[in-house]
Amino acid sequence: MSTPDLTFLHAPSVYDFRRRATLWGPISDVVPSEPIYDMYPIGFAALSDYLERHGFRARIVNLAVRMLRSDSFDVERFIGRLRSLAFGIDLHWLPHAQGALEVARIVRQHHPDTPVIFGGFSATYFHKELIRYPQVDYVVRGDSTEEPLRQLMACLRDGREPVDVPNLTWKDASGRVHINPQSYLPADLAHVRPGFRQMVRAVIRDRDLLSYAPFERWLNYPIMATLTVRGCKQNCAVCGGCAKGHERMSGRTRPAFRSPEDLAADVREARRISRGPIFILGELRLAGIDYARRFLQAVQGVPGPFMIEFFWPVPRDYAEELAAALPDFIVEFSPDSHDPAVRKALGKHYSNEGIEETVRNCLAVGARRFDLFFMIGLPRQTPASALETATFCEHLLQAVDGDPRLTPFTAPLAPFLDPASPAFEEPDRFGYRLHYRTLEEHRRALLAPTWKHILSYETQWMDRDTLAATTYEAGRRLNRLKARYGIISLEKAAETEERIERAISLMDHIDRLLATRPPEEIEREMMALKDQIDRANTSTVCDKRELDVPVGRVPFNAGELARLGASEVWRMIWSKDGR
Ligand code: B12
Ligand code: SF4
Repeated sequence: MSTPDLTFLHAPSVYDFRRRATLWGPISDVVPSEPIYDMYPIGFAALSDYLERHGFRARIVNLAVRMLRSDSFDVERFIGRLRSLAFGIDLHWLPHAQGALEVARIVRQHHPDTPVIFGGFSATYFHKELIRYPQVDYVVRGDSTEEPLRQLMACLRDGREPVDVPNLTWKDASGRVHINPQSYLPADLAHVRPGFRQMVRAVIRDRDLLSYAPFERWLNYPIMATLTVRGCKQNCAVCGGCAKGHERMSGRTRPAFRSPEDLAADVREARRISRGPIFILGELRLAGIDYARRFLQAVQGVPGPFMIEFFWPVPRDYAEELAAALPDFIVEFSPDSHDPAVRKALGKHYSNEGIEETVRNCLAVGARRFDLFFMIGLPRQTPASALETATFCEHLLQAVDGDPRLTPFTAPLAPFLDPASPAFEEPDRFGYRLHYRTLEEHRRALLAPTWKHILSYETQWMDRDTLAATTYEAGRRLNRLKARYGIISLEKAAETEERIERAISLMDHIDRLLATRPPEEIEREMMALKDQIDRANTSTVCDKRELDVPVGRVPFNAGELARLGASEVWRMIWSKDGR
């Protein structure tokens, strides 16, 4: 196996989570990851594909998955044995602040002369602070780093200083920091490919399926994701990826869209690999209804299931167009609050009638499921408002004759308020009180014993204790509602209820420890609770499998994979360098 030029490493959010006890609570209940956020950025595949197309060899190692899969997986030894011209570590999501920096430290310790490159939204936002850590050499900034990274790799290979590489923050040999201009900002995504085929090739070439798994459960549940856009046109107050957030981070004033035809081709390619759901990330109407229609035209004939997102309500005719092109579709819609005043403060300007119409329209045209997401910790949101969400959901269920395809979820805005979001930048205006602002403060916060203590904010309407208590209670109410309407089985509801109770009592217990014991004892006491805590950690206020779609016993398209694999083996045999 030849040495990779760049090895991407994805860290768990907290490096030594296997040796620590943290009550993570419901922070990752509604995403595929475990609470240590084992999913790597979708961009890893696109970056690898881009580098490989330009003559570099890239490898991906999902350390978080390897650690989750085996308690005996020795990260330090594994890293010590890796050989690579450079290492690339994602700090896309801020909850990886501790893990990513710790993995970088280990890389530095074992490979003192090998460059360490960071990238991702949080790395971009905090680039000036991040570059000052001794284990960080380069930060590639922005939402589109394919070309700047290629240029940096070329410099590293040729031993040149990257003085002209756009979007790069870097240290020279004397340790002096340079901030190159943010001049690379592609207006569209024509240069990017999702990299699915490249991933299959790389798995075969590196004989290492587990390291490439996008998240731990993926091998059993191979959900695929295709991206319509980088950037957004909306400005939700708590979203770091909103229009203003992108402008702040990358200077992006307009979203970069994948062309509808390329997007359809990505969807087709995803379907060749997996029988699981294909999540089409981003609102198809964001670039205009013509964009959506062109996509729906181009994607005809690809079998589902599909997951599609709406950023605002859907009229009946659009629902019909969707159903015709994407039979077997599941809707992901996030009004975040049922309370119009809260939604308005958040920056989502549509009515409850609009939500109800959307649900009716999509169910009427045959949506397989309608997932409705609510959030706790929003501007103007009181505990009473957060708890009333269950009542609103009951009203909606009644409006559709108790149709169990309508599946509501609630989760806290946690663990951190997104940097670059309007609320992070102007907390007073939105009624937030921030506990942490810098990268280092967030990194340290991740070592706190519970999600309540990790939480980076309080609001004018809810302090940390209230936020946690309200989250558990809102989860309990929604869980009971789902059981009553047959959305989940009584057995599943009882399990969730039990997990909520266990989480509440553990939180109380830990609060008492913190109030009464000296710091050195707390860690020991927490470790004594580790088994209990770990059991209460995954799926607290709902069972994350409620979001799954059955994929059958063989979730991959074995025939297609075999064909891809065979052609790849041939390619390697005939290529001179075995790439
Ligand atoms: C799609 C999406 C998701 C998908 C992720 C799919 C995936 N695997 O990437 C899902 C729904 C699973 C998700 C989950 C979460 N998300 Co999200 N998500 C988004 C969204 C809507 C779009 C992101 C996007 O456009 N990505 C595409 C591009 C921009 O990124 P990329 O291709 O992966 O990476 C590029 C660059 O970032 C960079 N890069 C990334 N890593 C690296 C590494 C190196 C070495 C280099 C050089 C470059 C580099 O180069 C890449 C290609 O150019 C944004 C909001 C928005 N509109 O931006 C929020 C957003 C990114 N998510 C956010 C958050 C908080 C989360 C969660 C933590 C929420 C939670 N509490 O559960 C989880 C974490 C998931 C995990 N790791 O397990 C915040 C992040 C704020 C922050 N700075 O921390 C955002 C900004 C807004 C939000 N609140 O939703 N998310
Ligand atoms: S939360 Fe709002 S601003 Fe962020 S990506 Fe979604 S629609 Fe855009």
